[in-house]
Amino acid sequence: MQGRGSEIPMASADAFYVTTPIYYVNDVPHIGHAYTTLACDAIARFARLEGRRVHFLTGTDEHGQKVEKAAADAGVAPQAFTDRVSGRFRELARVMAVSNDDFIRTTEPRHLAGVQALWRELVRRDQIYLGRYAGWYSVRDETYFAESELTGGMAPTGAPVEWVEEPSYFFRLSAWQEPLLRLYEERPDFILPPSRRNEVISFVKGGLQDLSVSRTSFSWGIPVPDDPDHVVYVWLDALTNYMTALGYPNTETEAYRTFWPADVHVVGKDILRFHAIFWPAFLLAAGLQPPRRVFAHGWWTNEGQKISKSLGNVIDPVQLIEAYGLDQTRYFLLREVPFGNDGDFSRDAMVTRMNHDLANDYGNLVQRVLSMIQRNCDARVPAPGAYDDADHRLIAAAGDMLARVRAAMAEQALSRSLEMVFEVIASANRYVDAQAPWALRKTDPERMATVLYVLAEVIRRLALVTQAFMPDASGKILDQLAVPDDVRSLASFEDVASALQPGAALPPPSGVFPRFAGQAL
Ligand code: ME8
Repeated sequence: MQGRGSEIPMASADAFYVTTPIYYVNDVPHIGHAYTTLACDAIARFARLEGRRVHFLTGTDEHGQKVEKAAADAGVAPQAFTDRVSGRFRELARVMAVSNDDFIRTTEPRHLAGVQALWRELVRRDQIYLGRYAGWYSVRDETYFAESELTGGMAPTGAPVEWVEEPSYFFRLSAWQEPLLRLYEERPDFILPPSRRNEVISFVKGGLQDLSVSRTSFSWGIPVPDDPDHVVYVWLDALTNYMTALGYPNTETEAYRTFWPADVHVVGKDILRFHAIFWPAFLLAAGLQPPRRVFAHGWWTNEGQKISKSLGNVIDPVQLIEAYGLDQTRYFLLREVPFGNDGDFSRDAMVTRMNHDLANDYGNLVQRVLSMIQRNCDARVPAPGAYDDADHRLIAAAGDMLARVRAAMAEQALSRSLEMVFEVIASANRYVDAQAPWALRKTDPERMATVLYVLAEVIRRLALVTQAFMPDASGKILDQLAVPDDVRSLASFEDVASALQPGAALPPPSGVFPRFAGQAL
């Protein structure tokens, strides 16, 4: 395959490297940023539960004209401004209990050195030449646009554009059209979902122009080596974060050797082209391996409207978490739309998911089963008798769930994975109703013990899987089943020795998924 088996050893097989985009610090974080980060968090947690060695990176993109302008508007020096806003992103990651292993800022020395090294390597390989840029630029998008791409004098994104004419270094992007098309061809899952892949392929087939990769009309950026009148174009600077965080330009660091190439860069569809075209082209041009996958997710609107500061409808993720709870917010965002599609945030949909799926379905299942065990089985895991068909069917459905979720997670199908989990929850609730263990208490206590054991064991498996999506609530469920910390990975899912042990004492149950009773935001 393209780029494999070349100069650099492949990342080790059990290693898994997932990244979020690094967010611009021109403004404070909103639900869109929270969404991407939470999705990556679920992906990273799932890989850890699988026993993989995970590196999960997020961070902030702090250079460029847009950030320089935001700092000037705030009357603060750029570095002080980016320190402040970057702090807000770190704080959000903390509030969301995000399990990132590193947080990179493009103003850090480790990053600057890596970008300059990549630049020198591209120059050494004759991939960069000096010229002059004359054309349109959108500061909001930090993107150059051709005249033909504008509509009514605006960028396709609706952003204003300005005419820029300045000396500029260019990257020979046009030379990489064929190698890129080969890469997409040889690795059909390099870009997911497939609809996005097709878009990128047709764009590249339409022809690639050399790309301006330096600016001279402002100074907030990384100086071009040996020509400090230029700063490196913010996208070349920003994309390199995925490698500088691993120690690049030192390709012998433990982190780089273990984790490059990245398994998946998760991005919003707005920045797919930068990740699926420019980034692999820069890497191939520098003799480095492109990432294994770029996954582009969809766009959130708020009650049907585009989210924007000027419309005043920006959703603050911290408020959302305060109003509905962290696991509830995570569940809603990851479950509501198939990962890759656009989604609409609405209070009604949020409250419905919270009350229906979580409180009524998952929460009620756990609550009923654990309280029956508490009351009727002396607060100990009951000892099961022989299984009948219904027991086998439910256990088998729970067993199959893991293989199905694994296959879905291999494609970052987060919502589909949750759907599969909730199918088993629905089956378990039907089983409770059909078996009516409360009625068996008097008539057939042994059968009651079997039914409650089967249910408790199914709940254990459900909670093992949902740890990736709702870590706090799932941890509490596992606590209530007295599952020791060292058997909470997915290796314990099918492992007989890790199943619940009859006779084990259980703590008093308490609800983990409250109904929403407050005032919707
Ligand atoms: O583009 N719906 O940073 P950015 C879904 N610095 N996701 C959304 C969203 C929405 N309404 N709004 C934002 C940049 N996002 C560059 C990236 S990477 C080397 C450099 C998410 O602060 C989504 O992930 O504009 C989108 O791609 C990202 O935030 C853009 O963040």
